[in-house]
Amino acid sequence: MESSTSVLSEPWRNVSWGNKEVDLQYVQEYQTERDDIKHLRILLHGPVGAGKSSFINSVSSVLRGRMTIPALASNTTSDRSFTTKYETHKIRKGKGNPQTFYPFVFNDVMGLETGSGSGAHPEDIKLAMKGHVREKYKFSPASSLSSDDPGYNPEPSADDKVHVLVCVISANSAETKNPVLQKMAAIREAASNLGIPQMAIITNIDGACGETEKDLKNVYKSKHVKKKMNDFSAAVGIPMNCIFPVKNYSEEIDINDDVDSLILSALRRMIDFGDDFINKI
Ligand SMILES: Nc1nc2c(ncn2[C@@H]2O[C@H](COP(=O)(O)OP(=O)(O)OP(=O)(O)O)[C@@H](O)[C@H]2O)c(=O)[nH]1
Ligand SMILES: [Mg+2]
Repeated sequence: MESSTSVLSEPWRNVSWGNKEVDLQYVQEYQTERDDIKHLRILLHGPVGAGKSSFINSVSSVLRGRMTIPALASNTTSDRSFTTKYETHKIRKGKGNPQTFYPFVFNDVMGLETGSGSGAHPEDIKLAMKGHVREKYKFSPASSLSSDDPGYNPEPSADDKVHVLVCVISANSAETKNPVLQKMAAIREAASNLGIPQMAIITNIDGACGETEKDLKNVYKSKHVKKKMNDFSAAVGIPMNCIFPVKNYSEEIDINDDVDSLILSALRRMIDFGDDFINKI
């Protein structure tokens, strides 16, 4: 018998809690097999304040086993995007000199907003997917990158192109507004046309409902989280099995195994998708 209406009696997806070493090792040992592609490029996009930069920070913290802050995240959730430049975030591997990095990198872009003259331009995100946006290009909500701009890279290498597109939305915000969902759907569609694999992460599950707040391990028992995922899947067109709920590191000072397990299961899937893609192109 179901004792509460907000939880399922059995989780609908299995997570091997307390067994993060397997995923960690998988990620640590991953290497690309192509000589012309040194790293998989994972592009994160989504509404302002959804936790894109925090996810990159969280991956870095999980892999380094301590808190790190490579991609600055904002300390408040405002309606203006904190990230404005196109930047590649690498994660250091080990402590040696010369420095070595993991064979996957992250780019996050300015958040999507409702108005047409604010937030990231969907056109810029499409250009980024094709590798045309140069490092440190400053996004302008007013206009998209044109081919005569110094920020435009006319001849992107296989490395500059995006290999996995990840939508990021928050489980605890009010409904994501329709215009933003439409932008996300259009971006996903463009990725499909380029053959780029897509997935999504749902952040902030710690604050999404009482059950996940109490214990992250309830994530796949929470009806609320499942509904968020279903609704998002329907609105943007990403299948449920490509959507991963996570909690980003935000206020804590120590790493936590349950947080790590969810981050690693999402990361592992990003690597698999990206790897499949680069072996096809
Ligand atoms: N509790 C909790 N807080 C989070 C989580 N993810 C992000 N936050 C917080 O939400 C705020 C916004 O996160 P950011 O990572 O800056 O969001 P963003 O998507 O990069 O935002 P823009 O660059 O402004 O578009 C920060 O204060 C984070 O600490 C999460 O999973 N749980
Ligand atoms: Mg950001």
